[in-house]
Amino acid sequence: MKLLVTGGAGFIGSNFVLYMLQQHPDYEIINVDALTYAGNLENLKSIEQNSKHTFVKADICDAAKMDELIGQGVDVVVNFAAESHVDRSILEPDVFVKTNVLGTQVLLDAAKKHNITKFVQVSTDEVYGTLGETGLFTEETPLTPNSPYSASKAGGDLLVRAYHETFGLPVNITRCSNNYGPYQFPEKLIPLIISKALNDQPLPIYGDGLNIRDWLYVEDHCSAIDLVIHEGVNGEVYNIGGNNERTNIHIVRTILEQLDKPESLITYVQDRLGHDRRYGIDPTKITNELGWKPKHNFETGIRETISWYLDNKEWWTRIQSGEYEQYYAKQYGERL
Ligand code: NAD
Ligand code: TDX
Repeated sequence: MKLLVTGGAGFIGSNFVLYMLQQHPDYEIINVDALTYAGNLENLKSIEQNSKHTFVKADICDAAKMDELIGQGVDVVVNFAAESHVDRSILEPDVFVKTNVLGTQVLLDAAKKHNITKFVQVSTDEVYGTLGETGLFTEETPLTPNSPYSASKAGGDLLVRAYHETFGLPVNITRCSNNYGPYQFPEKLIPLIISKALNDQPLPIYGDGLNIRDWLYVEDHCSAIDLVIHEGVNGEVYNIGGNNERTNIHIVRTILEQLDKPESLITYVQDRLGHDRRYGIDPTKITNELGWKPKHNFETGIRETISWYLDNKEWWTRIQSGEYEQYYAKQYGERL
């Protein structure tokens, strides 16, 4: 099987590429990533010599390039490439619309032209908006995105759905809850808090710290997508989540405790605009219909993740100092 994975130098995409090469050593992966600020080839260092993996620096909005790459006998497209940070989308929404909406449509066109056998759109629970104190998101929950980020992801999802209805393209949309684990860019809550706490810096908590997110270890997200590629019924949406709802302040206190850092670092700051109060995924469909089960519980997953950031301090300090960009130049020279 030949896969085109987009956004494979980012957090989840790189974990997915590593996971797939381990699970399916005979599969070929073309990894397309524009290497925005969030793309980091260091995440893929361990597979630099793997002949089944080819990295291509390209933008998913580049129609000619996507046509050329998907035309190379690609069977499956998995679209991770996105602008992914809610706070950035509040400051600068235009690039979110470009990549998350237009980029998805460009990929869909190329996929349609070359008769791929599966197009998986990696989406998010944020397209469902926010929950009150009770209830969970199911696949039938109406899309009511509240941020420019989630609105752009919902736009991409609707195009994927439309290409299935109009052209019969074999698609699936997955909507996962918040991921955590190795290689997550240190702008997102968990790696941000770990890195700041280790540097004894103030930890910014938006609002009252009682917003709730539903956390899933990244490898469990990868195993769900692997399953959807192989078993997903065309045209269907699958929610992915492990029933691990936690308040933000609970996450921060857990990290401080493990790092043996004082709670005095906690600093309440102005709330995020349009801040969704609570996310919670109902994973019944993927569990019952495809037999998916997460392997990691939150307590062990967060412990392993904190250890990973402790063991890989160089990885995130290089990002914070901008040095990781020099790595590209050194490693790949003029080619990238
Ligand atoms: P990320 O920001 O870490 O990675 C995104 C990757 O996409 C980067 O490598 C970046 O260089 C690349 N990219 C951005 N624009 C591109 C373009 N125009 N062309 C090609 N590549 C481009 O994001 P992530 O957290 O790994 O998220 C991956 C996907 O999963 C996204 O689609 C996101 O919406 C979705 N998702 C994320 C989470 C989460 O908790 N992080 C949860 C559910 C769904
Ligand atoms: O400094 C912070 N302080 C804070 O209180 C940051 C960065 C975040 N927060 C809060 C906001 C959220 O309630 O923590 C929570 C998690 O924030 P993020 O890590 O920015 O994630 P979130 O906004 O929930 O979105 C994430 O999950 C769904 C990913 O970034 C998305 O790409 C994914 O779709």
